[in-house]
Amino acid sequence: MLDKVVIANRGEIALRILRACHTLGIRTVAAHSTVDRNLKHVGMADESVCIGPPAPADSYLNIPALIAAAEVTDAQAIHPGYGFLSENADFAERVEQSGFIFIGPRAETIRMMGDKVEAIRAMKAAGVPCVPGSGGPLSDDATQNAKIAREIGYPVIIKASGGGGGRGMRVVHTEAALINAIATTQAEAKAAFGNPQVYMEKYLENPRHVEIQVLADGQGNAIHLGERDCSMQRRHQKVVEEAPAPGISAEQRAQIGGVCVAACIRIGYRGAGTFEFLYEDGRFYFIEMNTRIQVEHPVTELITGVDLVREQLLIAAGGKLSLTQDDIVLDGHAIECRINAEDPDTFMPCPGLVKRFEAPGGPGVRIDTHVYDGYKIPSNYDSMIGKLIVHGRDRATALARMRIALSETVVEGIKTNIPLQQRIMADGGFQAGGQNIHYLEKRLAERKDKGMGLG
Ligand code: MV4
Repeated sequence: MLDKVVIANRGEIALRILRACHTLGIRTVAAHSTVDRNLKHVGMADESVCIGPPAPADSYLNIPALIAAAEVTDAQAIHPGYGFLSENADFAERVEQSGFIFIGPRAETIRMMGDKVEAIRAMKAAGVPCVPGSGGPLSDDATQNAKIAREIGYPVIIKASGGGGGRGMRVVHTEAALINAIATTQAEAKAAFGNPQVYMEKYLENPRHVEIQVLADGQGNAIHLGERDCSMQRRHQKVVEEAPAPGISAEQRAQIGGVCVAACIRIGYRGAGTFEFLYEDGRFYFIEMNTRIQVEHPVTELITGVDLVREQLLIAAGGKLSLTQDDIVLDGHAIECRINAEDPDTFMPCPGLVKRFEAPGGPGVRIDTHVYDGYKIPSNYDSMIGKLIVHGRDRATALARMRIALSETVVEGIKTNIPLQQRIMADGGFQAGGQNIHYLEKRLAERKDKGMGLG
């Protein structure tokens, strides 16, 4: 077993990782920026190391400082959490070259999944259903590109190979607009990611975002833990997530889950991972793979009873997967509401002093947050300050528990999006379930125009 882990992250996920480590008897080192010395997990960690000033580039993205933190504390491994360096292949490589364990996949796997053209190529070869598309990078041959688009059928979408998560993409409706769209996306991709390579897919107009959670040990064993529906999003930021996805049958789940497991074994995947799919008209289309623990992992934990961060640590320690597919039995329904320090109407970030914080409770209620009375939310990082996650025997029970839990939650001193989450939970469309990725933004636009929708 690992004996000491550096937590290379902050906020709620740093606390989540610390708890999983302590549960396994692993000692913890909190690597934190100057402004983060009062974070909850820093006070709870066995040791802490200041890695630099508040700016992420100088601290949580500072590779030498993080490796030095592992060296000076004689730690064995580094957990990157999500965001920051969690999907940085160079970081994973330098951690391993320095003699430490990177808690995640091999660097080459991270690199492959970071290159979306390569990721899709690998997944297609492994039998994962993908969106009809160019099947590789676009050349500079305009005639050839027009031919590809005509074969796929408009509308198409041009995506940057180095992008992902909604960055660097452009929808094209006509052949007249194609050449320009490709050139513009290439130029933007070169500026943003240092890689001008783009590819083309059929643009799916009204899909849902459904993702499959996997665990693999890199020793030939892999399982899936069902799916999450993350369609409730605004500007590529997820707002509400749930598991299982409404309307997905056990047969569909076993089928697509089995495909993901086979792909993991084929590519020698190690650690926790997520296959992102668009889901439309009863079919799954792979778009990207995430090689990190995700923000929304708790909804999967609540319906499976599996501690995903614990499993990450056990896999990183070199253990064989202790769970088999038969151990994964889905129980009930879970919903997560992200709690952000932001204005619920304008979405402007709202950092500052939390004068009072009261957590909700009761059966099936979990809150993952680092916030406490008197905690000052710094302005240097993103606005998510916690997640409220509920579980119930069915979706209606989970929803009822969420509505009560939101009403019990008290955050004084700053604005939060709790009022928005309450409007979403009260919305008929959300209550019906199975809405597509455009639903929330449409409802928010109605509200703005007419004083209706989620009002
Ligand atoms: C798409 C798509 C429609 N068709 N690809 C956005 C984030 C990135 N992960 C992929 N994204 C999309 N890719 C095809 N072929 C629509 C989106 C998309 C989206 C996807 C998931 C969740 C929210 C979204 C919001 C807008 C667009």
